[in-house]
Amino acid sequence: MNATQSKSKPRLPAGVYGITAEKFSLGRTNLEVARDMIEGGVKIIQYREKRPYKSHRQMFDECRQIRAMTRAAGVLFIVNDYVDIAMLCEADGVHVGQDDLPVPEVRRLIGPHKLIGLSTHRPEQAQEAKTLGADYIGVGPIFATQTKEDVVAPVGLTYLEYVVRHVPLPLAAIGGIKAHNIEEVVRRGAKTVCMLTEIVGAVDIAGRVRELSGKMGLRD
Ligand code: 3NM
Repeated sequence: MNATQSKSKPRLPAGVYGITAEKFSLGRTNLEVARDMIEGGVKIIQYREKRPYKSHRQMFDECRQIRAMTRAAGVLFIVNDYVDIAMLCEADGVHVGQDDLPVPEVRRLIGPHKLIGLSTHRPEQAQEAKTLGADYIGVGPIFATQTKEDVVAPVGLTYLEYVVRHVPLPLAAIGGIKAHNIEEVVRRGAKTVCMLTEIVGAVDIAGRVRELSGKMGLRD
């Protein structure tokens, strides 16, 4: 039985955490991107799309298919924002931001056996995440990124170091992380690293995931 089939709550795996976004994917669909990420050895896929790029129905259909692919591969599957879609497609969890539904309300909907990830950008938010019942936190943006529309200024490696030392929750570092700076992030203590454009914007997605895993010291 692998993590995605287990009844108990999965743990956040160490390794490359890939995020989808079709508009940065060089004309490839989210399904093609997910397939290539899996081939490259990604540990977690987060489905992230925003209206009006996709309808709710399109997002649901894609998530159902990515859920089937990730389940077969033993890859964790997380849905960004849309709790209903996460529940209906039996994702492993939901990721929310500071302005999305509150973590305790998301928990009431998805129950105790699913993961909730919460984006955090400063120490008070990281500490609060524990109280709220988040299972892991996003820590970022570590470096400057244009990928997120309402992104806050980079919080840098100092915030990452703070969380590693002082917050007893698994974390995923995010924001502007690339092949050329991932080792710096890993050196500061990140075991799970989220990347969007560096992966979906690569010509050879599977090759890029292998390269990033190798730089994390986790290549199979
Ligand atoms: N969340 P890229 S930064 C989706 O800081 C997202 O919470 C962030 O994209 C946060 O890897 C970010 O292309 C964008 O920089 C990540």
